[in-house]
Amino acid sequence: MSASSENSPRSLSGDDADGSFIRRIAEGVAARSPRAIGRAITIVEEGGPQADQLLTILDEAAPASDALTLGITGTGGAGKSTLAGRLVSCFRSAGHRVGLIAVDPSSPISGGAVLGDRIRMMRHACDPDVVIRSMASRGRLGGLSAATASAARIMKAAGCHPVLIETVGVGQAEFDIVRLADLTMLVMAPGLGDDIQAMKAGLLELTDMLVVNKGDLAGADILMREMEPIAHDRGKPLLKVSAKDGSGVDDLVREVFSLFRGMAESGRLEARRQRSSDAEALDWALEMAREELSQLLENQPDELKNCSPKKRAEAALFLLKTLKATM
Ligand SMILES: Nc1nc2c(ncn2[C@@H]2O[C@H](COP(=O)(O)OP(=O)(O)O)[C@@H](O)[C@H]2O)c(=O)[nH]1
Ligand SMILES: [Mg+2]
Repeated sequence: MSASSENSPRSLSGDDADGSFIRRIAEGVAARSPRAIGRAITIVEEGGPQADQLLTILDEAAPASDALTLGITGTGGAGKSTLAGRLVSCFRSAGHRVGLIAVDPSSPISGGAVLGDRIRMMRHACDPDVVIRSMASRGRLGGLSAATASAARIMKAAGCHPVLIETVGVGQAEFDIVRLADLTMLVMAPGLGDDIQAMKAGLLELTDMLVVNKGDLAGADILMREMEPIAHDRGKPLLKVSAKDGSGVDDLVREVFSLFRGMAESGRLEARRQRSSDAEALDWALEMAREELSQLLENQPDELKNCSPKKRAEAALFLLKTLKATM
């Protein structure tokens, strides 16, 4: 693949009538070229027909992937990034090629948190078998979760197993991203006090394993004791680790793979992936409908514009259905 064509902005602005540029990017992804992987993720972030084309080629080349996507969620400061770094090292020692997506719904692409995380991951930066990408929210079609799902798909096509997705905060974006992972851990730490809030917000129910980080701190055992009955009642594994000194992380990795195997063997993995695909499709459908409906609402005749918002919505929806039926 020629570097000049990969980098050419012109190729991305519709100057790819025969689709050869996108095909070369897809080949580069399969050949694990870091440059092609980076370019591919940018294309899916930007959305549009080239993104669709790329994802279609990748799906055709390597349909269902057995690779694990592992979500890492929890309050800011719990040590998710530090733990992700440790996990990457563990997976690498075991011979895995690893992808890591750091999602920050709140900050722009060059924002502090993401930048900090990137610096923390620097020790993996020279390893060709670690693929790292930060994602920030920008107004994009399909939303952050769709872009993240597509980035994970690209990393899998580039031979990453597992793909780690680290998220920040407990907002809606968090739930969407947790939903697209095969397996998610909720990371907690003593002294933050926000963990209860994360649990109340429902992350406890949505995640598959509970991790008390900062096991090297005195408060960790107290937090473990608080969490034990909660984990027991829900049948979820509870582990204590220290991302700082690495203790417990090997056990955590073993638990992750054991849970993943169990899910695959019992059929729960397939069911979950189907649910996640349904939810992603719904996101897309809503996004597309929103665009069409907002145009219809804008162009409503004046006499309708004076009606109640609900009536206007019904009229727009009716018009949309009628238009589709006659197409
Ligand atoms: N004592 C201790 N500090 C930790 C541990 N893991 C992370 N930290 C520190 O906690 C702070 C937040 O870590 P970070 O990984 O950025 O958390 P994130 O916001 O959840 O990604 C940093 O200062 C880390 O050095 C740990 O296991 N023990
Ligand atoms: Mg972080």
